[in-house]
Amino acid sequence: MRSNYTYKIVKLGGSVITFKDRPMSIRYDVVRYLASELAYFLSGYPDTRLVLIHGGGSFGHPVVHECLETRGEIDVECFSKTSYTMMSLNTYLIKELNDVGIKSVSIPPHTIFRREVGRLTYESDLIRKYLMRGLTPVLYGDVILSNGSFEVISGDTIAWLLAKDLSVGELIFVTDVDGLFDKDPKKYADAKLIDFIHASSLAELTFSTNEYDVTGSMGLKLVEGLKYDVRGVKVRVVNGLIRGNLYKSLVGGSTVGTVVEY
Ligand code: IP8
Repeated sequence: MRSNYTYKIVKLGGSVITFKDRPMSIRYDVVRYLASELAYFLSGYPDTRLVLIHGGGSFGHPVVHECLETRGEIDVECFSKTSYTMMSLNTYLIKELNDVGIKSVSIPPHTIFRREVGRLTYESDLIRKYLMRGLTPVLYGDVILSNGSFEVISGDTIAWLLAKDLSVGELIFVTDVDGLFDKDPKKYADAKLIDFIHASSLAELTFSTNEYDVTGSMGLKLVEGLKYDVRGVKVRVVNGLIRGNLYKSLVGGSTVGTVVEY
């Protein structure tokens, strides 16, 4: 995207903004301080524009899980229920963002994303236009139309697609872990947090051992960026359950979490 602004994407993981083990429960205190950190950052860096994306946590995931278990697919009723559930989490976040002065706008992914003949497409222009007008677009993991049926689109997938298409400089994954480790810190006392790694080395790490991954998904989450051929983007993985980390990673100076260069 050509302009004088710097663009960053922040993906707020579902495990950070909700309690994953309690259905439809929001971590109100965490959402509040994350919103304040975003607002504080934007007030100090007026030339930076943000796109926010959030995950499903204990809202979208249990609903989809139940649908798949009982019906084996996402049918019309499941679609409606899931989109409603995700929208209610999103509405709460938008309220919190607006309360701290972030001029946010919700862009429900089911309104702009679809899969047609196997190809995932979306109206990136709409997101660009809101950004140009000074709004902070907020998207989230959702359900979308997919050929003859429906499918789930993860907030991570949206984050990678936008990072590539909007030519953003940075993508920050706000998670509930400290970053990427060289081996599983739950098993190995000498496991070290990786400060910096080039994306081209991720595959080696993933395929040489599966034990570097704290949650079982962090490595895969980062490898997904290679699938979307994301280049020239600095990706940060940061623990959002520690107050101040999001702000530090937005400012960029300090070594909080893991940086992956794509
Ligand atoms: O938590 C999943 O989004 P994610 C969204 O970003 C739904 O993977 C609907 C389960």
